[in-house]
Amino acid sequence: VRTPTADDKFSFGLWTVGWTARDQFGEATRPALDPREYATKLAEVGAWGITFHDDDVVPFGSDDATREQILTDFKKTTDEAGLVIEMVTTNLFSHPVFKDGGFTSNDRSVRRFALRKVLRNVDLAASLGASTFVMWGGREGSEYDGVKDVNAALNRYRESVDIVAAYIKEKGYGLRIALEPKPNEPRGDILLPTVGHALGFIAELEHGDIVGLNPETGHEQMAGLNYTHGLGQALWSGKLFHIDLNGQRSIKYDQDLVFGHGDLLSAFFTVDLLENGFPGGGPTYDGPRHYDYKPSRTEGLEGVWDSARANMETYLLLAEKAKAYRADPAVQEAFVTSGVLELSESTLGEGESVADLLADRTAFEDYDADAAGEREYAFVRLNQLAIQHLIG
Ligand code: 3MF
Ligand code: MG
Ligand code: MG
Ligand code: MG
Repeated sequence: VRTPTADDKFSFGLWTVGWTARDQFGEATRPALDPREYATKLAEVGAWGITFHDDDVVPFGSDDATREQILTDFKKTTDEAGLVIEMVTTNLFSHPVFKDGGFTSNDRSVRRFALRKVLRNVDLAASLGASTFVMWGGREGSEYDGVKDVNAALNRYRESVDIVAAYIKEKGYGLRIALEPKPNEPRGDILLPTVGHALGFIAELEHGDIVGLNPETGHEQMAGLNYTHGLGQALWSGKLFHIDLNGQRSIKYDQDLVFGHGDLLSAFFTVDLLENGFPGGGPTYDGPRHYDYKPSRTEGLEGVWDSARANMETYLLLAEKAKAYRADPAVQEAFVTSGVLELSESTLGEGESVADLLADRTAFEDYDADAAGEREYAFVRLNQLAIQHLIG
C-alpha cells in the first residue's frame, strides 16, 4: 500500500501515541517522551496533522510564562515537521476539580473555572490556526440518577457551549466547535451519549450554526450503534465537522483499538462513505481523517509507531477496496436491483400535491401490495459483493 501524503489528511491526537499505557489496573508500560518527540515522529510516519488537549502539552497549573514558552517550542517543532495543528481541545476530565464535570458540575465555581479554561484554550486554538475545537464532556454525567438534575445540567451545558460559540464569533476566529458524544466511561452515564442526542442538543443552541459533531467509532459502538449510520446522519444534518477513527469490539469498555481492528466490515463502509459519499449523492466529508486510538499496553515504543502506521495503512487499503467496490459494474447493477438508487427519488412526483396522491388510485386502491411484497431486494447479494471486494 502506498505511503500516506498530506492529501490524505491523516491526523493524530498527541494523547494517542503519547499514552504511556497506565490503566485502571496497572502502571505505565512505556516511557513518557517530550511532546515534541511524538510530533516529529508522527510527521515521519506520514501524518499531516496533530491535535492535543491543553494539558497534553502544558502541565495543568503551569504559570503563564512557562505555558507561553512550552507552546512556542511546540509550535516551532510542528512547523519544522510540517504538521498542521488542525484541532485543539480542552481537558475537563483529569483534575479532581472536574470529578463531577466541568460545564455541568453541581458546583458553580467549578463551572466558572471550566468555562475560563475553555475560553483560554479557544484563544490558543485560534492563534495556532486550528479550524476545529472539540468538546468531549467525559465527566459531564453521573453514576446515580438522583444526583443530577438533567434539565438543569442541559441548561448549563447549553449556556456554556453558547457562550463559547458567541465568543468565537465575536473574536472573528475561524473556528467551529465539534461536540464528541460518548455513552459512558469514565462516568456511569455521560450527557449527550450518542450522535442523535448531540444533534438534538445542538438544535436547541442559539449559536448552533458553528456547533457540530466529532463522532468516534468506538463511542457509538459501545452503545451498540452503527457508526457509519451516525456519520451519515451527522452529514445529512450538515454537522459532520470532525471524526475520531478507531476500533472497538462490541459493547464493552472503550478499547480505542487501531482503526479496522474492531469491526472490519463496519470500517469498510465507514471508509466507503468518507471516500465515496452516499451512493445516491449528497453531502460529503472533506475534513481530517483523525485517529483517537491507544497503542495497546502490550506494545513498546516500536509498537506505538507500528500501530500509528497501521491506522493509516488500514484506511488506505479500505479506501482502495471501496473505490473498486463502487466502480464494479456488478455493484452498480446490484444498486439498481436492490433499489439503493431508487431511494433518491422523491416519494411525491415533481409538482405533485398530497391531493394528487390521494386521488392516485394506482398508489393505493389498485395497488397490488401482495405483488410488491414479493419483490426480492437481493441485499444479501449486494453485501456479499462488498465482502468479495473486502477479502476476495
Ligand atoms: C475519550 C475520548 C477523548 C476525546 C478527546 C478529544 C481523550 O474516550 O475520546 O480522548 O476524543 O478529549 O476532545
Ligand atoms: Mg474515546
Ligand atoms: Mg474510544
Ligand atoms: Mg475521542
